Amino acid sequence: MRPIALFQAVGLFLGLTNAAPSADVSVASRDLFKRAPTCNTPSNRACWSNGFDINTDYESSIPNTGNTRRYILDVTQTENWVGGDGQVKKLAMLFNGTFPGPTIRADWGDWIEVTVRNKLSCDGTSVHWHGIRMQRNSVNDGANGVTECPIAPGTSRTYRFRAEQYGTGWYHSHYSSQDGQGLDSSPGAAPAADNVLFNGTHVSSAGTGDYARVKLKVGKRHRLRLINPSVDISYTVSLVNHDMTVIATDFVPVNAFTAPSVLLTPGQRLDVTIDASKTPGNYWFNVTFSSSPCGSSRFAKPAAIFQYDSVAAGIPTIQGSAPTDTLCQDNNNFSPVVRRTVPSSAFKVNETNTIGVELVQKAWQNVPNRVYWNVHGHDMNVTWENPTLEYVANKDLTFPERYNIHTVDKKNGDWAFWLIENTSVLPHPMHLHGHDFYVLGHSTPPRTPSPPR
Ligand SMILES: [Cu+2]
Repeated sequence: MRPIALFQAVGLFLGLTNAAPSADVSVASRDLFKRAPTCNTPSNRACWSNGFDINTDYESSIPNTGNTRRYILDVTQTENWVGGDGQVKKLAMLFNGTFPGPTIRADWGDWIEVTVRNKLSCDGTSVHWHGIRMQRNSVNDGANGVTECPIAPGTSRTYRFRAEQYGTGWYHSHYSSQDGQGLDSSPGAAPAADNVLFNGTHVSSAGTGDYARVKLKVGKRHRLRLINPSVDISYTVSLVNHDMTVIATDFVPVNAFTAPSVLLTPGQRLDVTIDASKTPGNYWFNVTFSSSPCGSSRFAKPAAIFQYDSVAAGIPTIQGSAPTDTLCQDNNNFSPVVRRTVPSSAFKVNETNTIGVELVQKAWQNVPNRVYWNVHGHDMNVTWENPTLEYVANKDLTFPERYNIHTVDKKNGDWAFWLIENTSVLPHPMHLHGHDFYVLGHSTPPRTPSPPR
């Protein structure tokens, strides 16, 4: 575990750091990142700095570095942009003109200030810092229509938040989820992706583009920061002939366990290590899809190449076998290093604390069969110029129905409990802005889910 919090932009799927300081720094200058003194060494990744280590409860104790890391992100649009797989996209919206966008780095405990300048021609935008705890800071969460009005074209705003946890995060425009690409597809299957990019690149079925290539140092253990930034496909990743050791999920260090492959759902991050101790060569890093309808790609076998640094670049010869995952089911056995006691015996399931997630079809404007995700009985449709937080600031609790407000039951003190029930045919990963949550129990996905209503 390195004493670093790292956020990467939409589109970044895989980041790699060696045990030594990473050579791959995509910010403008290395000088931007003067690291705080640390006791973290190759032989002791649990140590952080004086008094802080992997067992520190980050909810009550955070290093006081006194540092603020400042970044500028320009949101721009380019027509007929050529992607990393050599394919032309009609319109690309990018951070600082790159895909994936620049990496934001900070030490645990630093403040981070990011100025977002909207240089789009006519769309509003906002940037969401996915996974960051926003205690007493929801105004910086970046969800337009909920915590802020969008940043208008030609204007900017500066977000300020603290790296209260460490690990791997990502940031993304919260505009994209409003025109979510899955909205006009037929229910029953997520639409197939054109391709899957690794660190922004891949080959295409038209023969353009290049495989992403990741160099491994012979004999070294490497940390991979895996991020699934896709709109609605889940997939499994595996490295042929190598196991992965999972060390953190989202921003939470977990008791390490080893697995031949890991599933990544949209928005999910997993930090894993791999040991470059096999026969030196070129190996496929494969993305595979479950047989249940949770994702597919028009490019049949997406993969990147991991190359030991003692051999020449080449195309791997061993295909590897696809991991079996018939239900597209996430690992449920993560156990956090910092344990907490959750007073769950007080929890009684009832109508108000059961949150149904379902797929529905209904007409909207001239489209007869729009597909909607209903959460707790409603889809969500907010008004940008009256974000939810503005109602709260004005102590006005008459939220329109389609703001889809869920009232948190304060009976259990600081804890709130929900039963989440997905009755659709598709998986629906859940993500809570600004908070951590604990999975207390789960059922196995049904083999034949009920059809969408
Ligand atoms: Cu989020």
